[in-house]
Amino acid sequence: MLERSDLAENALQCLHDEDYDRPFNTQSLNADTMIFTGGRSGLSLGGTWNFCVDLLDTGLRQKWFAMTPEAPEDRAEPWDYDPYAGETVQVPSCWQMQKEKWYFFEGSAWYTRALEAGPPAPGTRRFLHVGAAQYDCKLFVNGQFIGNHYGGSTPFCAELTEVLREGRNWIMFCVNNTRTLDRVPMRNTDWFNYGGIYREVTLYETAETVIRDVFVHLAPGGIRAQVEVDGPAAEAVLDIPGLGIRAAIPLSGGKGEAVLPADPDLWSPDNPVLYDLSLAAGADRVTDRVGFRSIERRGTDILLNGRPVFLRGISVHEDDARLGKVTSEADIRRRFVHAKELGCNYLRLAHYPHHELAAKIADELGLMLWEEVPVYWAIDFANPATRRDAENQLRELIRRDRNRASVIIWSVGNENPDTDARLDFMKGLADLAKAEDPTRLTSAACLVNHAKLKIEDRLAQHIDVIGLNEYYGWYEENFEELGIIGRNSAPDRPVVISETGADGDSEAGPARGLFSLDYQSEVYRKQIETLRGLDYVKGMSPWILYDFRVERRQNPFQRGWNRKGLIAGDKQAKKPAFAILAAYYAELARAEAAQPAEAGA
Ligand code: GCB
Repeated sequence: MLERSDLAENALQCLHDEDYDRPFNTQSLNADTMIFTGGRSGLSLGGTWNFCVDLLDTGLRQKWFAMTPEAPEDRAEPWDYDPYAGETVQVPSCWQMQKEKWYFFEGSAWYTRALEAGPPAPGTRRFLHVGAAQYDCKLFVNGQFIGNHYGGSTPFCAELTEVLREGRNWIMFCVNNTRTLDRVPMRNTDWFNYGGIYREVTLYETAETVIRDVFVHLAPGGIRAQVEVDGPAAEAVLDIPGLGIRAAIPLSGGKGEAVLPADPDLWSPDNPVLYDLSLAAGADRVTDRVGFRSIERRGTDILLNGRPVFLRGISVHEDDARLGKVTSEADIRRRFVHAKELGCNYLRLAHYPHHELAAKIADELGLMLWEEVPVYWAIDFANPATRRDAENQLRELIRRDRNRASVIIWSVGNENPDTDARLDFMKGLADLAKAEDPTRLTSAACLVNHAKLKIEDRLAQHIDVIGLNEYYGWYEENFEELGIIGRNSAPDRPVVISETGADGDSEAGPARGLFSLDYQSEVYRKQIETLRGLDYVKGMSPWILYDFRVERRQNPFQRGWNRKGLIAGDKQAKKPAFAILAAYYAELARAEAAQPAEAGA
């Protein structure tokens, strides 16, 4: 029994200790340990990893990570798991989608693989980058605890320079997707709680000086560049050949910034122009492709490059019938092709940070994005640890995507109860978003006061755009009330309908009434008719492009899925409501095209 081995401190400790997680719950891999990855070529650690689910956290108690690879015949003591043998899974993946027996598993799971490393070249560093792991991820290398990351949808990095040895190394992750009250999101959500390392794992080798961050954006007088470098370097050299920029930015304490005169062709959905950029510091060099545009609010208008714009959008989850939360470039492109067929110029990437390729592809295709952190429904708003976690997730998202012209809105939450603690928490997040990135709008899906029938949410004063989720015709029966809310409200800033919709089951739905395709279409017709009269509504992202999997929907038409998609879960079969929204968006696009070009400029 490992309980009596050298690995555990004493026999009973690992059985009785309920504090076993504490030494590993450091959250030490966070926004501050990220490196800029654009243009780096890394070694993919995707592929087959040894795998074991661990419902009782036996591995942390018994320190499985400290076991060494040995033949069974040579092991001196009984063992409960051998990290070097047994079942395997693919990385990236969600374990639910790998074997049916893991479909509803929630808890810890162990991933182990070998990594053959060459001798470290003098003056080089190595960083392990994980695109995302749901939710709490602990990293061990060669038996040593390296660090821990919280948050299921943002990337993280761990420096392994001092840890990797020449020859065979062992990388181990313990990934835990248990829903708890203090996490972000907490226990109850309307999307499936997938688990595992579901985005790419990559090892990067860098020079001694590492570029941790570069942020470029339009500013009065040209382009402002802000850089952060770790290691010796007196300056960083920024090159944007398409703008004739080649500038040395002096660094002090690893940080530097400059405003460089430039007159870029502005990015927009009609003109998604991108410029190649490179940044060098010491022997390190990173690249990116960046668009420049402005996004502001003025009164109840949203202005893109100074012109009022209406956000013709659709919401989308990251979900796949076969792969779960694992996504690919092809999947993202299909999503955007469908959005363009709908006539969209905008998408809401709900309810958590999507794969980083999404915003890169949106940049290239000319789609505007709302990006969001999973501050969803009830959150332990009064808990400082929960707040730190949410803040870190927001910083990681912003640092990852703030060079993406497509991203116009950072959303700090969805349908949260209007309490003092929530106001303080979410106002804090909105302020943090502005501090990290003053160039974008903030939003959140806010609340309606159903007694007074008006938009009423104290958070609205602290964000730029009021997101509104309303389900008249579905959860709210009386459609008349939507018009009344519209007339009763006089927001001083733009409103976007961040959700509206109805379920329609395209496989086994009833002929009429709730869950029928006809009913879904009717809700769309009525919504469009009512909303088009509200002049402060400056966009919408109905719920949702595709049906998606969720545990809490189990009626005969749902069968474990939310069926509010305009397209079924196969991502092919369009429901009739698709054409209704497409016709409305085509009408809006025609009206926009007919506006004189100089309007608002
Ligand atoms: C909402 C939530 C979204 C749900 C949706 C629904 O208001 O924001 O996450 O999936 O309603 O279908 O009920």
